[in-house]
Amino acid sequence: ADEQYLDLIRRVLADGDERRDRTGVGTLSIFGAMTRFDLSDGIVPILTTKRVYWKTAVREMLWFLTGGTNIRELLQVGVTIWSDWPLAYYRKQTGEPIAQADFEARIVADADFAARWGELGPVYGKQWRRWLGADGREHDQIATLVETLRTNPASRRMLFHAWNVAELEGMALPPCHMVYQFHVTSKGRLNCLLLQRSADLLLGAPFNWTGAAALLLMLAQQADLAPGELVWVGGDVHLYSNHLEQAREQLTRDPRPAPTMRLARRPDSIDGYRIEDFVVEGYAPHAPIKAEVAV
Ligand code: THF
Repeated sequence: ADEQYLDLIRRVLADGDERRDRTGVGTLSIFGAMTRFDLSDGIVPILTTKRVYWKTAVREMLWFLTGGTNIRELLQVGVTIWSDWPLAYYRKQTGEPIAQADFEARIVADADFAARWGELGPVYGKQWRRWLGADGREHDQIATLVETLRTNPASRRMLFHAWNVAELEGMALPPCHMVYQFHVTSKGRLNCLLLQRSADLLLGAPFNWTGAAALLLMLAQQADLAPGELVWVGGDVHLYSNHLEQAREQLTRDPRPAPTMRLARRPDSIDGYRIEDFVVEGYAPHAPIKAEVAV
């Protein structure tokens, strides 16, 4: 994974178009990229050229799968990567310059406060598990996917989508990792193609690759399939202008042997996974690389 990642960084640094973006930070951006990761031997795309907090990425994926859309459930398990958006909204609405840690502590301590200020709107979890149809019926895309993987694995319609056009306005952020499509080979291997419309190459992509790999392992296990390939397609793939130094630092590092991930237990359903079920072995990364997330 590291080679493909460093290649992408080199491409963005060399060919990236300098453009202003939504956040005002500015980016170097290329359009259209693909990476392919073979998961069949247990190896997963967790980068070694910096420490990736893979448990955080897996916890985020488990949170999506619960259908959750409030940062409280993330904060309760120590995950702070979604706090910036509700925090910015709170500060803007109230004019109160509250510190992030204080805001997070209040979200955890006070359920009413969390309901009012910790909600991200109908983001991933809502769309994956409870996509609201025009007739008022809710669609559980994940349950349908697992069922189809089990009963009709030759289907070309195995996917779930988060880009619910009618509900975009209510989301704190529209979905970046947008569609996950699945494919089962004649030998019973599960492939996944993730289409990410917008990729923060330094902070987001390594998390999204890790989360997608965990998802692929869970779905394969639930459908009695073996893990196959994870194909990632990025639309606008960018480095924020305040991440360039970090990106160059990472380019100087030599990739180490790739880690493996396996599931220690087979829960009864896709809803039964816990963080303790994920076993990562052989992970000896370089040091973390700190960077500010653009909000
Ligand atoms: N917005 C932007 N600008 N970039 C993103 O990657 C991103 N996401 C999610 C939603 N909006 C986004 C949030 N995901 C980190 C990682 C993933 C995030 C947000 C932030 C991050 O700061 N990672 C650090 C520290 C991790 C930690 O504290 O545990 C890192 O070093 O990896 C992409 O889906």
